[in-house]
Amino acid sequence: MTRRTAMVAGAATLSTFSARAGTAVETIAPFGATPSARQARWHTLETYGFVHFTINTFTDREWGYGDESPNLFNPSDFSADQIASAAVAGGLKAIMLTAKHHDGFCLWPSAYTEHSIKASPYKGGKGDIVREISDACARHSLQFGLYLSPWDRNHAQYGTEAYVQYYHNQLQELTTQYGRLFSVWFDGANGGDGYYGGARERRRIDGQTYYQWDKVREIVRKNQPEAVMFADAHMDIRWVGNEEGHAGDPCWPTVDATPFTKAKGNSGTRNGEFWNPAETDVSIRPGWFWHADEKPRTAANLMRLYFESVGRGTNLLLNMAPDRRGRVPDADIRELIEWKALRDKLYAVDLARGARVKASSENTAKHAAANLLSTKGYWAAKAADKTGAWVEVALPKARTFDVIRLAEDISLGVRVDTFAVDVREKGQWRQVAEHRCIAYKRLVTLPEPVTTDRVRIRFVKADASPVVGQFALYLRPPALEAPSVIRDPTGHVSLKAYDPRARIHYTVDGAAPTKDSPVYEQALSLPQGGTVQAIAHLPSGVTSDLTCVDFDISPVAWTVIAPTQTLFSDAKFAATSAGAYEVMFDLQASYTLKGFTLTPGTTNPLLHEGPPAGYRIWVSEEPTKWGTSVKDGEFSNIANNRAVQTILFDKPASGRYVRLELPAPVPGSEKVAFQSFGILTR
Ligand code: FUL
Repeated sequence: MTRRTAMVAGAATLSTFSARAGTAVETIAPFGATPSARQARWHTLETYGFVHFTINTFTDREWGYGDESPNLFNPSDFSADQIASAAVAGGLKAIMLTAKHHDGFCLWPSAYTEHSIKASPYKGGKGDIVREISDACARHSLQFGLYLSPWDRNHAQYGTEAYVQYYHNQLQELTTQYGRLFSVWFDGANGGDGYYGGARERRRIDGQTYYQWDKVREIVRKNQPEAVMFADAHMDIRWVGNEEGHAGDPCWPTVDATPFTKAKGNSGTRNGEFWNPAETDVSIRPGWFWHADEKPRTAANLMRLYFESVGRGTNLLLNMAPDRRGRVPDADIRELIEWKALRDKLYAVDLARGARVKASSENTAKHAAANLLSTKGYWAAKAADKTGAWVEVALPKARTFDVIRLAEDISLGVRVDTFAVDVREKGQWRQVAEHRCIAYKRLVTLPEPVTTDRVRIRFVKADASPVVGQFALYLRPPALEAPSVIRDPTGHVSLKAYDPRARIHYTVDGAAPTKDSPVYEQALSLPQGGTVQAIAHLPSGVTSDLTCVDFDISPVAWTVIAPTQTLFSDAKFAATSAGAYEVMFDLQASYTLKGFTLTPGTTNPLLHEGPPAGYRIWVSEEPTKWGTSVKDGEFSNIANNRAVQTILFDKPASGRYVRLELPAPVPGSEKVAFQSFGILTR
């Protein structure tokens, strides 16, 4: 194939060039799945906010059991405008509110239950939080969406046909009474145990069929034709497979017809037959609901999550957790403002401005090479120019950048499979990045800035001729993330900076670290625990926020004395057969325990493993006499969230031996598995 090379400078010369060249107009056939109009609209939102606020805010829980009195819901200073302003401050484009979480309490005066705000002291039972947030969104030019938990641990008829009717009725209310919705969110969590009108039992349903998703779809499409639906059951948008804020690399917006798994949510399926893009949901705090003493993520951390979600073509759904006043805490707002400022600075200067573009081929005048730099149009290669196609961008002078933006015209499908970025240095091309998937948007980040006047994108593998635009170059403003601090089971603590150029300074004596504190070089041995404080520091003078982690006694000296059906391998505890799991530890010394921690880690779905749904724990001075258990309960949201579970005892318990019973894995798994167990003595 002969490829004609064209060098054009900006859109003004584009028509001249095309007229002169007299290029034949080739129509571009879409490749594979393409988005619906509502999905295409949804893509343009990019960042929006979740708001988790309900009875749990007042009970300090992540999942309410369903037996909570509506009396508990009584924010002292609720302000929908303050919440909407927080979203605006963070540059979020919409708010998604938990109208009803798993505990069944309704934030609006539903006609179908008394378990709602009607029975709360807030505004004397005349309040309607859904209305207030919806109105505030309109005032602040935000779009509005609703989360309605299918699982309802309060409802007596949960599990029967009558509950499904109730659920559909509530959906009807919410989709007709609160104006235009951009999204309706159906949480996939169906944990089992609940109050259920006093039955206090475990109820299992088949999440694929029980809620009658066809009927759900019909209600939403009829009442809110523009709204996307989020659900496991192949609706418009899919879950990204974790609650930590990371999309896969690649994260294809398409999926195949096989059942949803977390791995598939995270990566999508190349050439899958359905357009079903991922939404990356993550909370600004460790939990989804507000808990005293928890801190928000920092702006620098949010920036990394932004690149790992929006930068990989997904939308970022960032949760805010209003406190018991009914307001987003000031500390969280500070980070939101700073995060927005970082993005504004990032995008303030496009370093590719004024560049000239050359391409391996050009399809039509409408898709000339210069369109690569356009935020609306696209450059298109000729139909036969697929794998091997390239574009070259000549900058007016050498510029320094570490972010490269690209986008495909998704109305024509996901055409590019793999692409590489080269920069020219001293007359030689050097590859600085290679990735799979561009789709709606790709922000390629380089570990260190590069300085060059020529950038080339090579389409290493393309299944159809590339149609690409929005090429831009940016330099990230300084925002150094605080180091991560991790301890392994032998009591060794490792510190890691996210920027490879950074040095870490740390202390273990309680003093605040400075750039004169010891430099971290190797893992620290802290078998008896202690407080590690660390900062990252760049030669340019930029210093990160502080990381401060308290470690309790490490398990290095402990032994597992009574494993029943237990395997302890790959640093993981896992039952070998279905059902209950029990493990006994000898702590080798007597301690006064204030509680314990359990880290779920990653479990292997192929082995039918899942984290434990709940626990019962005993502490004793003798390994044969256990007496009554110290505490039992559930691990809320452990199926989706891999964060450490911290369980505090009602009163301290002393002993050398610990017996931990884990009666069952989360629904959908057969065997219990978890990564580690810890004790809290301080
Ligand atoms: C999960 C729920 O169980 C959490 O509580 C939270 O609402 C999160 C967004 O989805 O599945």
